[in-house]
Amino acid sequence: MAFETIIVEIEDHVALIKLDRPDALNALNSQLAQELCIALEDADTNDKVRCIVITGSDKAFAAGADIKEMSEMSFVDVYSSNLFGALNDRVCAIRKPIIAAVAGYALGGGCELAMLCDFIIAADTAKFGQPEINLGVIAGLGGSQRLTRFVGKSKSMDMNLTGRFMDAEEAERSGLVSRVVPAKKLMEEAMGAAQKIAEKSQLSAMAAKEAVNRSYELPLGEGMLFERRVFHSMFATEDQKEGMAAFLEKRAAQFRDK
Ligand code: CO8
Repeated sequence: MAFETIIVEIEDHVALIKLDRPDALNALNSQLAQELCIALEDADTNDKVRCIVITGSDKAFAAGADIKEMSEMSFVDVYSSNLFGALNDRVCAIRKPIIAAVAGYALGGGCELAMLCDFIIAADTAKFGQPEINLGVIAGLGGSQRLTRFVGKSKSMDMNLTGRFMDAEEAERSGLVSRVVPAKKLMEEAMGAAQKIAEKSQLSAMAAKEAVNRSYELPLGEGMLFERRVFHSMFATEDQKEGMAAFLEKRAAQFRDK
């Protein structure tokens, strides 16, 4: 499918999805949300793809939901279309790992989209924020929920109530991002991480993603049980035999996703 608001490239088992609305700092309008979901679902079902990277431009990962598009909408419009509900649900349903490579602004829906990914690698130019309060609304795609789980109540309240931005160093210190690198190195680092994941058994990668995500939904005892049972189930795979044999034979594992 030809996309107008994103660019998709597949190379060495990694699907790179670049948000591409430069005139609006990659603001997420309904077309971009729809195209992004389709591209992610294509990547998820494409046997050549083993990891996904979402990125934006040097200036903006995404400066939020498209304010122009939203400004005239009524309650009935947003409620009946469940505005951005499908984006949340469809991104959450992707089983392959997704890395957000963030440079510049990741604000509002942009910060929320980054948090919807499995982890965030940030350039030292990244700025995260939930400035929806300045628009007379609140976060709508996880800014009050996921952000609070990442950075704790105090910082989340601060960001959601004052609308202030967090720089990359603070974001790493607070647990929002996993690594910060110089802007010039961002794509090399993100693609390198994606390549590392692509080398693993896809069964283990999907199971690890599933298990970590359950930790947000389950009490500890239930989460531990879920993890242990999934761990047990991996012993039914050829990749477990191969991975452990390769370690003992001091060679690289050849995983076959079986
Ligand atoms: N929507 C639409 N257009 C935007 C947006 C946006 N969110 N952000 C920037 N633009 C446009 C500007 O209007 C401008 O267009 P034009 O040149 O036609 O006037 C162009 O991008 C460049 O922007 P600026 O001139 O403002 O660039 P600056 O470098 O001066 O400032 C900022 C950059 C600080 C990022 C500034 O653009 C800004 O504050 N943007 C809005 C940030 C914001 O409030 N985001 C939250 C939006 S609401 C939201 O995300 C709700 C989420 C809930 C649902 C989630 C669904 C995904």
